[in-house]
Amino acid sequence: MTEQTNSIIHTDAVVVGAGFAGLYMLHTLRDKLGMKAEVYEAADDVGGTWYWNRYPGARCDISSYHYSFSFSEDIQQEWSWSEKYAGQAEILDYLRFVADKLNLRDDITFETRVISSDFDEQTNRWTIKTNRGHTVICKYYISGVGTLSTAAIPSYPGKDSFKGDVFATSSWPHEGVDFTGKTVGIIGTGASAIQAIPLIAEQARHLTVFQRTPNYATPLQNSPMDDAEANAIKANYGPLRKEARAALAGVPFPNMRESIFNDTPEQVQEHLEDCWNDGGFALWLGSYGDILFDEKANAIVAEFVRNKIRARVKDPKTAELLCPDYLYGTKRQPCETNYFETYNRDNVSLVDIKSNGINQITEQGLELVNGDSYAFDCLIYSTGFDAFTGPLFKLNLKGRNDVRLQDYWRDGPRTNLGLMSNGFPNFFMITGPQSPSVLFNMPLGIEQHVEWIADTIRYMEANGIETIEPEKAKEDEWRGVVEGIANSTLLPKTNTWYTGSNIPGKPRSFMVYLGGGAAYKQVCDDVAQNGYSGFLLG
Ligand code: N01
Repeated sequence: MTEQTNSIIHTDAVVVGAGFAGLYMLHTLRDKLGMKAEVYEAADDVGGTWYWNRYPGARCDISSYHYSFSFSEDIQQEWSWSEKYAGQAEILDYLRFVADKLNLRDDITFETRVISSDFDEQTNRWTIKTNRGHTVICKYYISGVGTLSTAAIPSYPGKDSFKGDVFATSSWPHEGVDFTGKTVGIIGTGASAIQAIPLIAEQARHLTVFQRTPNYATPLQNSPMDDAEANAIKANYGPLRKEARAALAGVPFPNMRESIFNDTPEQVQEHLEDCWNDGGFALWLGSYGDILFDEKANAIVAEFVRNKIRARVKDPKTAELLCPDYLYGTKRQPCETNYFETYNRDNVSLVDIKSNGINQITEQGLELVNGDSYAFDCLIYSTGFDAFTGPLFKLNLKGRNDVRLQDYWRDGPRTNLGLMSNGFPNFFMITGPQSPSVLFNMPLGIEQHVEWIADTIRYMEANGIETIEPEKAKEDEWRGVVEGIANSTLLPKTNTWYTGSNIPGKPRSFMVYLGGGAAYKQVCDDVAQNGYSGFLLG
């Protein structure tokens, strides 16, 4: 149990967030390391991203048996997934099951936000304060706040004047929303909106989609899982996880071919068609090895997807508006179910806001730059996130010499391995910027980070080490590694939230390590085996 004196709580470790990351971190600290730990969570339940993103159609685009914890054979065997790609409610139920099974709730304080985090150089301890008056002092401070948990809602003129109901896909009402008989406007056509739009269109009287950039969405090809399939997976989890960890993005794509130019045009079309039918990320991450490196290879897949869109959308003008022209796969590829057919409905219209942007939000709806105005009962923002750094900055971290993380990262994140930052000793970031994070299977990436952090803490405790933080020079080196790998691909050529360019004024830097989970793990393990080379131990 954590000690409490004069309403100040003293504990070994504080973890922020009770999603995949926070839950496994708590279990590891408490049940494997025997430490005292406190978890603070803003929501009234576990689940993290799967607690908040409850919009219609919210679903994971990685198959359920890959997008799940691998650390417990009991959990793997006891839990059964009902669909190949699990919906939000089922993933949330899974995380509740994990929390209950491991008895984690007792050490989680819900409905509580961290509001400040200060490092004391005299005592080498963090003092953490919450919006509910807690003051906690700890040696180890671990963020499990996630990468996509701070919504980015554009600050249009007149934003608060709209008289109808306003929703955001990133924090959907728990009781759901009934759009029957309503007119609805939705801004944004990213992965979230592409999942939500077909279902909202089925309910609403009229849906107007405001699109700035169309996307290369490909079919998810979801299906129910029967007992025979589930049992076969359960009997095979060992090899399945091994294969996933070895795969670049943490999900195996066994049909990947090396280069699109090794095949004849007919073979290419046939293979792309097979990947399209396999569904999920098969076309993006599992078709040809050169499509994210070579513009000519990329163009072939881009045109393949555009032709699919043209074949599915009846009105040629609408079809062309839905055809992207940026480099295929340089934005996160959304997965869809009936998305393009939705535009064949009489009650759905698509408005291009690239050439004619939103000028202001009005009492009835919104107005575009050319003066066109639209009225509706409900307005939905599906406009993305201040990714990676947004949630970390909300912790209001002050490290050595009272330096704020926001100031230290003025020109973009400075980390070693995406795990720690100089001047912020003993502060660990699970799936932090410059780690594989969003471009690796999240639960497996989280497990690797949690286990590395736990080993580091074990090492520190065994060797009487009070503090660990990266050398400053290593941070420059690591940024060079991350950006060097990214620049060898086509991804940085497009403005995306991977580079921070979706947020006005955010410094541009590529924030994901693209070398693959296995290579990344090797680097992390080598650092540890070499006595934490590149880190300062105090
Ligand atoms: O957000 P987005 P999202 N005016 O940033 C538009 C994960 N996810 O919530 O492209 C007008 O992709 C913006 O337009 P543009 C997944 O990693 C996972 O959809 O910037 N429009 C875009 O269309 C995903 O990548 C699952 O031109 C504006 C949209 O809003 C990530 O979440 C499922 C605008 C934002 O799209 C984010 O997806 C769903 C403005 N001022 C999501 N600002 C899983 O399967 C932004 N837009 C696990």
